[in-house]
Amino acid sequence: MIDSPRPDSMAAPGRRRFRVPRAAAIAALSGALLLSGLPHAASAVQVSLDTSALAGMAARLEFVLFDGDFAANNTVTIGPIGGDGSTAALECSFGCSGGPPFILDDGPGFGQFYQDLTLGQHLGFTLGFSGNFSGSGTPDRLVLSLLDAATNFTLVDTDLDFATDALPFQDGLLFVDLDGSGRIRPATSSTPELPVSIPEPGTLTLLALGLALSGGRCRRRPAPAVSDGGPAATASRC
Ligand SMILES: [Ca+2]
Ligand SMILES: [Ca+2]
Repeated sequence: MIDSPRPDSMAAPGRRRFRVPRAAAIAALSGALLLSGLPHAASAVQVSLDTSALAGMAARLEFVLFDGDFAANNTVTIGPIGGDGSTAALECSFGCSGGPPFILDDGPGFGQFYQDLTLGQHLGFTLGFSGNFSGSGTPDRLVLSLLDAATNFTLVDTDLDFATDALPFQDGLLFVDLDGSGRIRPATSSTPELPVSIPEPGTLTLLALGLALSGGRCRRRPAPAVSDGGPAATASRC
């Protein structure tokens, strides 16, 4: 089994209402501005994928960052891939370093990372990226695909088909053009159905506010007596 990254749990409603500390309020406002402002120097979101339609399949989750503007000016950061499946081999060499998180670099022309796994019902990871564009060529592009681990052919037919673009691809699960907009574009339909969930910008703003509010509460709570050492437990210690 692989570790399942859990979104930071929101604090349960308290019995008392606390005033939001000024620092938390400033952080909330800053987060809201960062999430709504343009352009984003970097952004990071949680991406979730419902893989129940292909549960049990040996798959390859492939991330490729293509350089479109002929400048080494962008990176993509991929957090640990979690879910209820099981992982196998991974590849992080060409235009890729670290692990995890894995960092793709457009310097060599493209950067590639893939993780082989046996699919379960769901998987998820965090995705962060810069958004620089030199002004020449086309914006760099990140593409995520789900492939057959043995043949490297796609396992899913999606509506993300851009075969004639300057940076072509077909049947992506999602893609991001690093033009500063910070916009992640997931497939809206696929066969078989593999719904991709990404928080909307409005949701991200609310999440930033919620985290700031829960941060104010956490400081008034004792640390949990038991910790599994995972990301959620770390966040809950506040
Ligand atoms: Ca570039
Ligand atoms: Ca297609």
